[in-house]
Amino acid sequence: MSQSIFSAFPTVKYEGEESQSELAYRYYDADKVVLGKPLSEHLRFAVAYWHSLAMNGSDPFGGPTLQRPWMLDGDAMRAARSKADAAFDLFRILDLPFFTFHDRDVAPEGDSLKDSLKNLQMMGDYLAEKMSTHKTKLLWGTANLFSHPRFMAGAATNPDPEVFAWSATTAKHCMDLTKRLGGANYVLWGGREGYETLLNTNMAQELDQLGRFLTLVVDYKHKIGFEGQILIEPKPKEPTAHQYDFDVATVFGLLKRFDLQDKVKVNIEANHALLAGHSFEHEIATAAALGLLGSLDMNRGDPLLGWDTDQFPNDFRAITMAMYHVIQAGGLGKGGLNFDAKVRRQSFEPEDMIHAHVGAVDLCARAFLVAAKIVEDGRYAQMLKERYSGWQTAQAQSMFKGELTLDEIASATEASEINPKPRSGKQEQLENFLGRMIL
Ligand code: XUL
Ligand code: CO
Repeated sequence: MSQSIFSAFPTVKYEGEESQSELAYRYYDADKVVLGKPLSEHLRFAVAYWHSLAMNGSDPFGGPTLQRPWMLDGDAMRAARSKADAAFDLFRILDLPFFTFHDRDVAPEGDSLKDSLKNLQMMGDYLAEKMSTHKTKLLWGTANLFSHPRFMAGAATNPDPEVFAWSATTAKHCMDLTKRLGGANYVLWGGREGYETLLNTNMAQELDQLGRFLTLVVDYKHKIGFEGQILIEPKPKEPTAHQYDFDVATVFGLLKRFDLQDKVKVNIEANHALLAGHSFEHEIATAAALGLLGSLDMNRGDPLLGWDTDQFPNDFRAITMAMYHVIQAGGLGKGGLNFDAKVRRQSFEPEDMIHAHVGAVDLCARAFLVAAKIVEDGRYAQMLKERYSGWQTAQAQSMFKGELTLDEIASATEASEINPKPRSGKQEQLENFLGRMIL
């Protein structure tokens, strides 16, 4: 078996809160049964091939700092194989159930579409072989329809139909591979599906193109009998000035417009929520309310920076409330928690990659345990229920269910003596209560 930069590291184990080891799980006890099932089944953690294997630490002001051996190899296919060897070593060390990938993360671009698809096919064989001897499964696959210059004016929303056709072909092959590798979901992130200036943009045309593309993807999923979910990953901006999949609510509008609201769900990324001016829990609660909750990308931004820093999560309070809303929504189903996050450019040692994941896994596990405690305790849910209890009366229910018209409500209300009194929203009390649960 070939050696990789990760081969020498032992598998990270659950050692409990008392552990003295830096590379141990203190809270992620995969088999611990909480709310009726093991933590591993609630959380369905995934390592992101893109950030963990393909990123090289460069930023707009400086070149690569993570000089992985496969990045220095002139033979692109040999490099892709050694990258895959390192990836599966990393999956083995972290002992997490899933991984995620873009086509370009796992297989190099070729000189033509045909060559690129051939590379993908060959690396698909290689991944299938690796998966047969490792326990890591595929949470989702996706196509990178944003990096290459051909996508600079969009993929599905490109003014050039040849780019649309190229993108559709690529998505077809990526879905085929995702199905072949047993993927639980297929993700569409529209990196360049938006505009940089309205001056050169026919928005109505571009939205219709996007709708056509989504419909084609959904139809193809049924045609090949792919059982996974199709997910759209909202993001408001970056790289474009405005993206059409701005946030969960915007995606819902798009899906309704193309009659796809029952066929597509969302993959919500924490920092994309922040960039849209929302909190992560807001986006999760919105998706839950609209029946769209699919999967989560766990990362964080820096509130002081207006761009996507893709850092590993470390905000315990925010993740606890995110997990609370996930539990309230009935869980993630086929989705999971994908670490769409990268180490900082000074963290170039292979060990830094392991520290980053171990800390993030433990943070999410601990947050989930606290969220489960809040659910089991029941007092918070009860406080919320009481706030809406007035809606349980027969009169209120007939309004709510649409049994009364506006004028019927008006005449009943005018004939009554009702005089609503302001009631406290109890925000501080709730914040204190949740603060105590979290500590
Ligand atoms: C980009 C991003 C992507 C998607 C998949 O901000 O989050 O990695 O998750 O294309
Ligand atoms: Co993401």
